[in-house]
Amino acid sequence: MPRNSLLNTSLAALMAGMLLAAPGALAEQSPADVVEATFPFDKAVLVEGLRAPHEIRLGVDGKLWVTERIGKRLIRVNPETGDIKPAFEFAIPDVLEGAQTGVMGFAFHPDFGKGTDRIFVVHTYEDSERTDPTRPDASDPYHRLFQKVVALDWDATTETVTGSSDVLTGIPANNDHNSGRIVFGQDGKLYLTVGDQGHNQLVNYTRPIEAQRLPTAEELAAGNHFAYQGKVLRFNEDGSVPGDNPVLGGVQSHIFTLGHRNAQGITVGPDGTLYANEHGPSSDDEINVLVSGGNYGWPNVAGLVDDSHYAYGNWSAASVDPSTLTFNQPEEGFPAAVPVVKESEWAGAADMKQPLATLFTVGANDEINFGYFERPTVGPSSIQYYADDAVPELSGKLLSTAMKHGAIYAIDPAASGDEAKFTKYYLGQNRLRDLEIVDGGKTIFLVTDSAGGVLNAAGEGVSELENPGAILVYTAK
Ligand SMILES: [Ca+2]
Ligand SMILES: [Ca+2]
Repeated sequence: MPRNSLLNTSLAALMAGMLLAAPGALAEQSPADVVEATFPFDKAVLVEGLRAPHEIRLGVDGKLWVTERIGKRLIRVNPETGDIKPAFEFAIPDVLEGAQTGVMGFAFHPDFGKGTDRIFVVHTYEDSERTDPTRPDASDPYHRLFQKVVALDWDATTETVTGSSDVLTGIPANNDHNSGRIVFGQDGKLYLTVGDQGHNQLVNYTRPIEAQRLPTAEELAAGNHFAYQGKVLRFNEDGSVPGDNPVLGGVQSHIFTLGHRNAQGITVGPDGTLYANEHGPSSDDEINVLVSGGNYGWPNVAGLVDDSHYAYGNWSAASVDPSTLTFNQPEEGFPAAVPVVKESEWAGAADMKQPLATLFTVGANDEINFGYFERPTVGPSSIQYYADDAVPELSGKLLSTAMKHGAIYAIDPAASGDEAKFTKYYLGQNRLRDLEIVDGGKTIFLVTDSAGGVLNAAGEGVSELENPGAILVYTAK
């Protein structure tokens, strides 16, 4: 082969690689790209008044299994009558409605009903050995607060939990951004999202974000998992590190991906692809495709590397004691003492995994009201892949529930151009927390928050919820 051809071939391969590495055609979406539509389902209310229902899954026993975050229990609900039977009560510290702690995600063992009746549940707890180094005061209620994954042994005959064992402990927890969603991949491994703890903002603004920090071998040997914040973890059902987990910074750990803010949704597509959605700061919620060892950019980048509104100001690295400074949001500008690095100036920018799509990105010079209800973020709380044909307009789409917007946002992850725009289905004044698609796609169950703010039909922020703490049933028209 002549040298020129080889060079051209290499160049073509390089460019193809760049195209592959680049985000999808409409990865960066603005609020103006949204197509609004009527959800083609009829609504019914099955149950109301649950205490912050968090995860809903249909069991092989035909019951809806639901975790109640502040109710601190796992319940089984008859999908016809709404009759509730507690399955397990967790002995954990009292949790507050607004503090994002308590009983969160759960997953059935893939062989549940076929010989391995185990349920893997994520919840916060007080650790007797570990303490939070950012909260050294023993009287601090979060001094010993961590999250863990436990496995419950279910006896289908007596319909009781006969045993509970720790799978993975010492996972960081805080009053904010715990994430706490868990799924089994098609590879039989567990995947758990762990948030950035809400550090570097609001009441935690003096605490550093550690979403880019990797654990040392010494930390891991000592059972110190504090560097697991802002990560997605991958582990065996006994909590051990799979032999094919990525080696990051020379160390193999439970970490599968890094650089996450608050991934409250994770799901598996029909081909095994792992999708996750996560909250952006005040723009740029994200939908990501998770790949082993991937760095998703936070806190150096929100959404794409575009220097559009977001830049990383690190309060904990201020040239003065950060507690003497008054916190403000990134779009309000930072005090001179706080170092700010643009997205494009970050050394890792070229190698990070950019999102499949953002909800939503706004131009750097766009006039935006960054009030809680007006800012471009939607509050993504869970994600599921609609793999059925019952409702053709949803087929092959990812459905993201949105708390603040009271809506489901649907997008085809394989589409490009105009086909890749989000469809917004506004479902009313409910903060949607999780969904379960059953019956060949003819029925969708949703759980709603017990309290909080949401948009009404006129697009105004309100605190009155139509169906607080509910299980809602949506049946295809
Ligand atoms: Ca990201
Ligand atoms: Ca950005």
